Amino acid sequence: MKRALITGITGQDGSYLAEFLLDKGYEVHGIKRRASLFNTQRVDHIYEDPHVEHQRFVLHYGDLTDSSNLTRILQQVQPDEVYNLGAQSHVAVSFEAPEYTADVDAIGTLRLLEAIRFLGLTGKTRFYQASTSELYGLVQEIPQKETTPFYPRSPYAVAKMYAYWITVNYREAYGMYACNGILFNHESPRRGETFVTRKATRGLANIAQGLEKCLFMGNLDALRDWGHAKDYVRMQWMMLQQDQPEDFVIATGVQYSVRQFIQWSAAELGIKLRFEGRGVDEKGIVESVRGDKAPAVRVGDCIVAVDPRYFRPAEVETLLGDPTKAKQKLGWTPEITVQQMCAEMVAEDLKAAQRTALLRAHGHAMPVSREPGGN
Ligand code: NDP
Ligand code: GDR
Repeated sequence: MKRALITGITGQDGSYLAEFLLDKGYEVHGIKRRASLFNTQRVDHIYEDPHVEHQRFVLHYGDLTDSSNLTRILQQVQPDEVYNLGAQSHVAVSFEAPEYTADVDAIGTLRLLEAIRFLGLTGKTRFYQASTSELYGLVQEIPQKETTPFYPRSPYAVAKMYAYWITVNYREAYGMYACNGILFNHESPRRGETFVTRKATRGLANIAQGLEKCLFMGNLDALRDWGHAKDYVRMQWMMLQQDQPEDFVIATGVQYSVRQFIQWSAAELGIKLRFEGRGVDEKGIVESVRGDKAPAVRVGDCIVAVDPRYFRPAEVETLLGDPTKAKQKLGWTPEITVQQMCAEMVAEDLKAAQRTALLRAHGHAMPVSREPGGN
């Protein structure tokens, strides 16, 4: 039985990858941060009681900022494959916590690679690094492929650039089977609530159920190449099954705007949209108001308002991937379209909003969860 170790197992990709590997017959180990709440919602359905014999799903406490526990876990698990998905993965948050982001996303990757090397697992353990289309940032070529130069535009992307190159370096220096998946945005009903797609589907579902009045968004003109996380974790595994380690771009090859995604979500819910706010003209077109500190939005009865607080100090305006290499060498093609994914996300968020509305109707206090900045 093959053994895999996943960092970031409680995240979107970690949970889908764990399911995928369990289906393939793997023993799956995951590193989970200690938190004051359980924070295991995405993996509760595959959890196995540690008191049973032949447990195939095992969680370990650990953190990418702590070499001692990474080394101990690696020594104990002796994995055939390591998937490094753990990260402070929010681009906007990385501007607020740049040093922590670098520690986890850049040095965390080095800590894992070094632990594999120290323990003499270099010949046994294959390593997958969750690299990102954010590396392309201010794009130098359209569409972006494996050879396109990087130009990172956030502390997150700069940290991920270190992680990318240290992975290549360990491959070249020590002959490790280590590769980068340069993944473009991928989403699902398990996507974190503050990423743009989930923020839209959840916010609009709440509006549809009368739980909220308005969706406050940032740059509606940003263009992204969105796929489904299920398709992308399959590819993470495929990358580690080749004879030679190589880096691959994973994308759909099609891009849409944030505005378009919001419009699909609203259409799924039968909501007629109105865009409002500073920087939005009567057609809903956002002018360039970046850097404008005054969030002069008019709430009233509007549905989608542009609030400059969600603009980033440096924006990645457009990303479009070229997955030709992955298609040709690995035979990978995405199976779920962005429109199907949007419908699935809306349906799941609507169910959750309906549950909340029902509980409220029966007198239970059911506040809608929020993060700093209200996003
Ligand atoms: P999520 O934000 O959903 O999950 C991130 C995971 O990392 C969570 O399990 C989180 O734990 C964990 N984590 C955060 N900080 C630490 C730490 N200090 N030590 C250990 N674990 C930590 O991200 P996704 O699942 O969407 O993405 C997976 C990976 O792929 C990330 O590295 C991301 O940067 C990268 N990526 C994602 C893309 C996407 O579109 N989704 C595209 C390209 C790359 P907790 O639950 O405790 O917060
Ligand atoms: P991204 O994803 O930054 O591409 O990083 P996100 O969904 O956060 O933003 C995509 C685009 O939408 C614009 N946007 C908003 N974004 C958020 N979060 N909230 C808003 O209100 C909003 N309004 C407009 C953003 O400015 C941006 O242009 C994701 C993460 O998963 C990374 O970890 C990963 O590496 C990349 O995708 C590929």
